[in-house]
Amino acid sequence: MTNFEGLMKFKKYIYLSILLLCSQGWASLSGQSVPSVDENIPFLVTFGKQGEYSWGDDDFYQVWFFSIPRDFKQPFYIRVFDPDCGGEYDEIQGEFNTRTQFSVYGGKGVDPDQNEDSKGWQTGSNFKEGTLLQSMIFGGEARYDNKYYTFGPFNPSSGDLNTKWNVYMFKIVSEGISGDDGNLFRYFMSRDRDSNIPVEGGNAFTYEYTFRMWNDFKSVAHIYPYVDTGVIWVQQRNFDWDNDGKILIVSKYKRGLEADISGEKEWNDSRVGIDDEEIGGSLDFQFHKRQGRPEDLVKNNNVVITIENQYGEALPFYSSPIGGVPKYVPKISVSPVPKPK
Ligand SMILES: [Ca+2]
Ligand SMILES: [Ca+2]
Ligand SMILES: [Ca+2]
Repeated sequence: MTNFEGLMKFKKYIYLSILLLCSQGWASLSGQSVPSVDENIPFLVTFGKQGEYSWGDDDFYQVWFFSIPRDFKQPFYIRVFDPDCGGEYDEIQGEFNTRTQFSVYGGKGVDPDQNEDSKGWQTGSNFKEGTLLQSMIFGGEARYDNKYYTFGPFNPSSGDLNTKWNVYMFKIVSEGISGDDGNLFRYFMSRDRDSNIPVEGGNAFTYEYTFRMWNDFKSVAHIYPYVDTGVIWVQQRNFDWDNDGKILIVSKYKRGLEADISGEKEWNDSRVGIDDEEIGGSLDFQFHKRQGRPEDLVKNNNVVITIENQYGEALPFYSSPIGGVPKYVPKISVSPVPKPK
């Protein structure tokens, strides 16, 4: 190979590497992996309804929304990773005997902006409003263990139209219909049946997040509630945090306010004021584990969190934070400009 050929090969390699990096960056920013890379959360979790509250699920179901831009016309899919409860990842209690139902809804009644019940965060709410498009019950089938199951194809216009965001809304409900084990799983909204290809401009969000923390001291989990116009203060509520370290609230204007935390099988809450500059962006709720000796690690910690505004309306947590990941920026003091004499 001549030097010139070598240089061209090297250039091609660099070009391909940049292309690959960009496409990966796009995938992680697109927000259709639930949980997302930014959140650093390994799994969602839903327990069978015969489970104990002390294992970290307050209601044995979880509701997630997917939004599709109005001008996106192709069919799409919702993929569930490890939908079974058994084998890899899942949390066993005695023996695996849990059945989990996953149901996808579209049509009128889904849009949480028009229907508070649809959010599914308050116990007793009719979170199944909308038209059932597809449903499937999973037990411990090995063929779904450590694999994806794909719902769809769905036609975007079979969602519930939201004219404020100019999107069609869909939701997926996971319900632990029997048993007492913890089903751990993830979602991905995809343009492809067999692989994860994000829908451009799509997003995913929930109003009550039930998730698993990593089993180590160093990993910090994040969730990103979106603060819309008119919010003056928010109230966070967390369940079964097991006094596992700190929950910190960070934004451009908050360096790390400590939220009140819960112990075993209990809720705790606290309020925090919102600055005008925080409207129209996301806050960063950070979950820092309690540090200590290896034997002090709180293992398999499942936790629930909701955030509501001063009107008692739940705020959405976007798996890809709107306005990007908020970073604290100390306010720069500006010297007064002397008046001309
Ligand atoms: Ca499994
Ligand atoms: Ca599972
Ligand atoms: Ca817990």
